[in-house]
Amino acid sequence: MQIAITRGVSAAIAACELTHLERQAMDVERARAQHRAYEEALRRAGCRVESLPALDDLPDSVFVEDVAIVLDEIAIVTRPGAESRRPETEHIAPVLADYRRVTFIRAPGTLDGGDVLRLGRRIFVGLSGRSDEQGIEQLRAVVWPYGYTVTAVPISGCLHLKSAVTEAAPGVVLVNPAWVDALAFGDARAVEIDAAEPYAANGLLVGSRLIYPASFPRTRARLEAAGIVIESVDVSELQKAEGAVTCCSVVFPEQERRG
Ligand code: CIR
Repeated sequence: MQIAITRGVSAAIAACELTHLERQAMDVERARAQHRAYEEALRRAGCRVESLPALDDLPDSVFVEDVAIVLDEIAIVTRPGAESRRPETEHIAPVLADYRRVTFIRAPGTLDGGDVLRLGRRIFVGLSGRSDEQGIEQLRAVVWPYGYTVTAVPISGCLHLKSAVTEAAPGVVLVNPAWVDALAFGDARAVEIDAAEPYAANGLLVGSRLIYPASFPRTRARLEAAGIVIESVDVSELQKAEGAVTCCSVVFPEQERRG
């Protein structure tokens, strides 16, 4: 069984951090309905969803991916690059402690989970406006004893590494080559997004399905042509906050609880 940790949409989401998008009016109720449908998609894909309560004083707290990295062996609470997001970490640490031993990225390093792409035992981390060399080095020190390699990957034009590349199927990455070097991911086969849909490289692989935004039909056709099974979700309100599908959950295999 896979666990998916999610958190409800903050009443303050309209005050979210924005880097590459202009601020637009947001409908919180619509965002919440979309988020509930996303949680349903996670359940259909085989997850047990641990849905945490909304934090109304933390606008970006629905984007739980950025504050936690969970491996089979250990969980890492990050130190987000955006100062406004740092208080989110104290709310996730006790939740993770139910599942894994927990460690922390410490100041002055910064790391956002949205920059962390794990492909088997290889971990790629975006050198972004949010994650720095210090944070990446701390992550490397935590995970190397478990046999993971950590490779820093330059990105440009986007918020996080996973805005530019995600795992679409075992051995397959979905890439926007304008934002990251499509050849940076070892022997993984790259499916390129349709250039008319620059935000289309973020899909969430759970089991044998790719949870994927309804707003990218051209790239979806490319994925389906590559044999990938799509579970479509409408996340248009969350996209206004520069959110996508990986960022709204932390998914990992269930193991026996620590005693
Ligand atoms: C932020 O700028 O931090 C949020 N408004 C969006 C975070 C999206 N996170 C992600 O894609 N991992």
